Amino acid sequence: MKPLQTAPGALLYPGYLPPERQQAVLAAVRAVIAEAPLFAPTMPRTGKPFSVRMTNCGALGWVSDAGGYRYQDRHPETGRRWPPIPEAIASVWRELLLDAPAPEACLINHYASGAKMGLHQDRDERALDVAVLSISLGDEARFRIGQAARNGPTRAFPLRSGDVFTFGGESRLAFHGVDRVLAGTSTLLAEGGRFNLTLRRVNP
Ligand code: MD3
Ligand code: FE
Repeated sequence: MKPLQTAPGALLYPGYLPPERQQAVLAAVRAVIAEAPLFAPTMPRTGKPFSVRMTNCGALGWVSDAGGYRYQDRHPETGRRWPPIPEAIASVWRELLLDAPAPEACLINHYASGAKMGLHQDRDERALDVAVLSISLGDEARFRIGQAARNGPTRAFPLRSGDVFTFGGESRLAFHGVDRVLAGTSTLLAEGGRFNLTLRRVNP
């Protein structure tokens, strides 16, 4: 499939996952959550909860609390290691990022109605030369991406169920966020809402 280049290094594969594959990825996400429940991260300085709930699979998971943002090998509430990245998810990385080392982390974000994510940069990884891969499931999101400088111009795109986006090169340090999720735009999740999976390499 030929992707759309939405910004330098940011490649969008609209509808990359057909419905059967979305179901398989969703089943894998539900199995991860059964082992590693969604948790509510908090902002390091203010202690304010994120509106998104999260969990992870893979050797490392991203967490945020009073101690800061970091990757760690254990769930912050259960104290157990994260489950491995299911094959239904890891296969997408291998198909699209042919020269990249294996992903170490898969962050699963859950957006219930009203959840959003402010503009931020992803720079807690040491492997900033490796792309980040995002998989969207469920309701459509209005995704916003800008530049590596916070005050640069931004553009918004829809991210729909089954869309896959890779952010490499110049886009790897671009500010980005989710303005809102459009309720009722997908039937994939019976309960409504949206999952976003981001696969990353953390260590060079
Ligand atoms: C651009 N997630 O988990 S996915 C995140 O929809 C995050 O849950 C959003 O931003 C979500 O950090 C956006 C698209 C995305 C993910 C990672 C990126 C865009 C990115 C990393 C670098 C540049
Ligand atoms: Fe991000």
